[in-house]
Amino acid sequence: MKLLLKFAVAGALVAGSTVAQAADKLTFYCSAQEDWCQLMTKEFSAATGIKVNMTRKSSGETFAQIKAESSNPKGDIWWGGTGDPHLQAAEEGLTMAYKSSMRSELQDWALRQAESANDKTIGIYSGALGYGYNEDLLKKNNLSVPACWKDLLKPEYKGHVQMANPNSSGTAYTTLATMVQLFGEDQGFEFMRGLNKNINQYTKSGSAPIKSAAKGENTIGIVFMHDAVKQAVSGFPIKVVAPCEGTGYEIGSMSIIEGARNPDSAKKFYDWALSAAAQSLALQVKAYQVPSNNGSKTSPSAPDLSSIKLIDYDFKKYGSSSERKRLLKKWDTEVYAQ
Ligand code: S7P
Repeated sequence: MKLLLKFAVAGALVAGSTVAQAADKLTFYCSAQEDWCQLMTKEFSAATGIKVNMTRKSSGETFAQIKAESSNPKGDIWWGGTGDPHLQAAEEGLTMAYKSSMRSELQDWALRQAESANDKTIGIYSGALGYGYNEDLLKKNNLSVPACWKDLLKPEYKGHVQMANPNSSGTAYTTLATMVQLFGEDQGFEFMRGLNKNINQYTKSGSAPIKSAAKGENTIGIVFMHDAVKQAVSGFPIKVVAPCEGTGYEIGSMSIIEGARNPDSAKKFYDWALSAAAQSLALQVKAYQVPSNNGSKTSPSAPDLSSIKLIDYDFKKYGSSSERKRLLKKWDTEVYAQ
């Protein structure tokens, strides 16, 4: 009897310590820039004492990982990255619904993102697509200054343009979906095929093309405008272009992974990441997206979305599983394979 009791007490202690440990950990999948991911990890740990294990991957890559792990989920929270793959994850049941008490502090577009996914994702920032170029390289190569999307098709830019692969990168998928919405599907793919002739490399990460332009290894990078601004304010000879025809934009998002091993930690991160204080951290790493919390600090260097000609991006359609799969397959066969 005494022995049984001893085992029962030991069992309760083990069970208790397992619960305590689980509540103190978080496996964090991050799809923003590495420096921002590191900062969020450090500050959340400092604020809560929760031990965070962070992995940074591009948006499309993280989506693929969460899908591959769905029978045995390893991640708890997915923060950052373009909204389209977050919406696809919601539709495919890979993320779980959560209504944060922080919602009253958020911009309407952040809440609309949540509504369209039955609360399985939420908007954390927004930013417009565009491109940036290295002014010195442009001059050195006697190239004209581009101002529109269609300028990028000029033969003079052959080998001078870089973008990411839309399968791995949310930025590049936003580019593809933007061209389809801006020019219509046939003309949009015609544009992508024309652009393909001038592309020197399809990178894995969306911001890589402007980082290589900043280093003088590439001339023009198709990226989110805030990623180009970051290089410009860091002292590199980068000029930022809001294309004349108009452009698409992202609603960077956050989702809790279905079957998360540490759901309480994930909810704590979620609430914290929606706070003005957490979102204001972005400025420390020159992340100039528009934050979703109305009280967050912003920078005068940030692109002013109200002055940019934005298309009415159809997030529901282009974030749907069938449309994203269809467009990526079509890009693989009709553009990349060429
Ligand atoms: O943090 C900058 C940013 O451009 O990175 C995210 C991006 O999707 C991650 O890179 P990939 O294009 O490689 O997926 C954007 O959400 C964000 O604005």
